[in-house]
Amino acid sequence: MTHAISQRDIEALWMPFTANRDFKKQPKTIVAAQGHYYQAADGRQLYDAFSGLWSCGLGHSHPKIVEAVQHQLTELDYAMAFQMGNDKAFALAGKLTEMAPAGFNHAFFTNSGSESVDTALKIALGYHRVKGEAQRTRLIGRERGYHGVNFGGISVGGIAANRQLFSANLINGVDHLSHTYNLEHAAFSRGQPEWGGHLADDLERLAALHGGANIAAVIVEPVAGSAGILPPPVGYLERLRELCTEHGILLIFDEVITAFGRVGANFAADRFGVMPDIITTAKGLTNSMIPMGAVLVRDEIYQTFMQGPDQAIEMFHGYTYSGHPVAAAAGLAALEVFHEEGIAAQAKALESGFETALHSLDNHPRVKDVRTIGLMGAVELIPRDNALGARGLEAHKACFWEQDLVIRNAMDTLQFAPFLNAKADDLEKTVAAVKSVIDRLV
Ligand code: PXG
Ligand code: PLP
Repeated sequence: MTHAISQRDIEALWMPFTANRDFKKQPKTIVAAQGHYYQAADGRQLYDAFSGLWSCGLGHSHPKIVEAVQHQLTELDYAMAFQMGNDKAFALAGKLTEMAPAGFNHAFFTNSGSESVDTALKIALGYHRVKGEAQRTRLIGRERGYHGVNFGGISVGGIAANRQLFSANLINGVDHLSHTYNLEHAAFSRGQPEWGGHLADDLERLAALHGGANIAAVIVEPVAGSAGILPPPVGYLERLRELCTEHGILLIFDEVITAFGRVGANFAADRFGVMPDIITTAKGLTNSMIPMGAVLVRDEIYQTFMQGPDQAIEMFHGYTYSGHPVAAAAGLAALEVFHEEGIAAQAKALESGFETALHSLDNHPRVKDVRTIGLMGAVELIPRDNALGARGLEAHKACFWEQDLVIRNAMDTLQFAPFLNAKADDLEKTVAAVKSVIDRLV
């Protein structure tokens, strides 16, 4: 059932991370989706080269997830999340921890990546307190990091535009590692750049400045996503792990984008062979059919909280919708499809063709850099003089209106997140369409 949309309706919606006034001059409205295609309000089918928002890697409206959700709605709509549980939440916690790296045997459910991040930061701070190291209060993020939009997430986050309006009220005691991007040494990188592993030593600087024993946690995306796809330099994550262990600091991997196949493995931790202490997830957990996130923790962290009298709540934290049965049913079905269809292996098999296709734009006169890893890709355009971001937005719009193609732009960086079960052909067609658009950009 499609609703008739008036201009007043469009004005009524304050759109997230969108240039509202520009958008509302020529609204892009999606009314349906199936498999790898969206349907726009004007009836056109558009190929989705961003998998929702990095997040529907199995394809839209996957029939098995749809069926699980429909069935769940008739069985149990909702049950109080505190002091009671529901069967689907328990089952999903079981499945999720089974596929997680060894030792991650406990999951806390949230409704989004932003909530997963704030939950993880609270777990890290609480862990040190209950362990008797109450002085470990400092949190370390990284420049160009994206950790959602809640107060904790923007405080450890390193994207300036997301922080500036709120700068006076960010949480206390946060520092940032320097980012790992370097155009001079690592332009047009395929996979992990060789240069830059030493940048992890920036944590030594902060440990020396504050005392390593005062730092609670370091949070990083294993591959920075929103900031334009910045793969970790060779040796970087290993060194960060080493330094965290040396100083007793918890390492948090924010895997909201990278988990569930995006880098050709269950988790980026598996792909890179570096194990954090806490992992945050969302997006792909339910293939985005119903909002849900999860924080995975190592046994020792969970067990540390399990002290004091039995009747005492160990952590005063939780959401009305933590472990919502319909979301959990979607999660169970999504993970089943993920395993049954060998999605991580499919993604891995697509990686080199995707890399070759995107890097065919390396020498384009409008292109400043191209970066790929797993099924994550960025094409950074040279900005037009005095109009930062204009070329990127124009390319996104031309793809939508003229090429029947959905890509995302973050300022002048075009971003690609192909379906984990994409057809190799479609990836080549995507890049050809993008090339024809950027050929004509002024
Ligand atoms: N952490 C990471 C690493 C993310 O990528 C979040 C946290 C927040 O998740 P929620 O569900 O609260 O949005 C994200 C989300 C982009 C883009 O353009 C990426 C995200 C959100 C908005 C835009 O790359 N990722
Ligand atoms: N605000 C009020 C007044 C509430 O009662 C609640 C939850 O009970 C919340 C906020 C938090 O909502 P949620 O649990 O959905 O995050």
